Amino acid sequence: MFFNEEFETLPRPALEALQLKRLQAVLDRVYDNVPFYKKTFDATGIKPSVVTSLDDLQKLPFTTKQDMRDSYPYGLFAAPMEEIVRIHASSGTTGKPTVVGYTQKDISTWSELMARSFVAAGAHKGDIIHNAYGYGLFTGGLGAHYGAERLGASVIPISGGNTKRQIMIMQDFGSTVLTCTPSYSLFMAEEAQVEGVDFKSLKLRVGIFGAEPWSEEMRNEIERKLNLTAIDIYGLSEIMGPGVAIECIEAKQGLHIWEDHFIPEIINPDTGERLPEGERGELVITTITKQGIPLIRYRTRDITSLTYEPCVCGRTHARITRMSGRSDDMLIIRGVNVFPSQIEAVLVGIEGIEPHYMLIVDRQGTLDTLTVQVEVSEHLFSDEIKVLQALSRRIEKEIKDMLGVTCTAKLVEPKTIQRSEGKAKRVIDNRKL
Ligand code: DLL
Repeated sequence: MFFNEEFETLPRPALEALQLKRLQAVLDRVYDNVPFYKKTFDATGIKPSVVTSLDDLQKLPFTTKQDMRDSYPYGLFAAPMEEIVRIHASSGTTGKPTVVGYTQKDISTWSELMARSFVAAGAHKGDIIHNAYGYGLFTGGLGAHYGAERLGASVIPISGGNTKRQIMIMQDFGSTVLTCTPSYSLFMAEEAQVEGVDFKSLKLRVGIFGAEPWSEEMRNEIERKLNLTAIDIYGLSEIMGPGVAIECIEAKQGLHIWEDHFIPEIINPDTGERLPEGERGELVITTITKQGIPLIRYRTRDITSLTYEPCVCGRTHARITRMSGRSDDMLIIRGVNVFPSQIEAVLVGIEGIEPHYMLIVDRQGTLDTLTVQVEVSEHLFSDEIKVLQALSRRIEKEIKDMLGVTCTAKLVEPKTIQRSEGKAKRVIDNRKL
């Protein structure tokens, strides 16, 4: 099933011809309208006209999050304010947020791409979409909302929070599709249990989860606890919001990135060189149709790889693999690189613990220490101390064996680690303090 079959299945040569045409147009537009781009292109001696093939994109300089911060709030906008109909911002963990603006046409494109994403995930007209992404400056809520309406489904704009009420509404309104962060979905499962509501009795069929890294093991856990098919959706406010890429329900093997609007590249984050198909590195995206704030070679800092292998679903658009995290989320513990999602994958595989955890990094003298706080299942917690000690040692050993990092596992009582209604916070790094 497709939302826009013609564009979703465009043969590669036609798709690439369209990309080149749109790329050339956007380069002219930013060069003429955004002083930042005129300056950076001129500094590297490049005129938009040097781009005569998609490969030539590599000649252009990158745009970074810092560039967006430096031009806070509206400096990178390519359209006059009179044409901007919506403003979103991402809550940077440090300093000022990153601000993005959308023209009417941008909102329309975003809605179409989110509608395509819904269909790829197995949703359709007639579905009741329970949208628990946060509404507000965060792009998740409104992005999914407009997409659901474009699709013609019935959207429940419940936003995040008040989890008991969420469960009641899902039950009473007959929600068939759930959209929220993966961590929030697990919190819902937990609350449902407290309320005595069995997800098997609900009508939910598909969950569309994203906005934070999660693992394949977490997917299995969610599918089991919520009794639905869990689909991974990716996006970022700088590029658009949710719906930049999504898994198709037919394959669940990588996320199709909508290439008629975005050109993806994978680079070595240290050297900036483009990496060949299949290699993991930092995802760089060029937006080729955006009007409000087009970005050229934007460094997402997300780590993934890219494949152009044809997909069983019939979509011709490239796929990115599940994100292993952001290059800036990567923890370096005594020289070993680890992503929180890798630790999560180990934890979720261990019987007797819950998928709620917090990683605490400290420095004692010159030595980094990692403490993995994880909740024990209700039935185990009352057990003897010996059992708990054995479990801690098992966690420490599995993390050491799988990831090569030494840690201390600290088991905590059920429901003591803070739950999230949006993006989960998984790491406390005291080394930076
Ligand atoms: O999180 C947009 C979004 C909303 C995506 C709802 C999916 C669903 P930002 O707040 O700007 O935008 O955060 C973007 O979140 O660079 C990634 O690091 C991370 N991220 C988003 N989706 C995924 C995913 C929204 N599926 C940042 N897997 C991105 C891993 C993800 N990380």
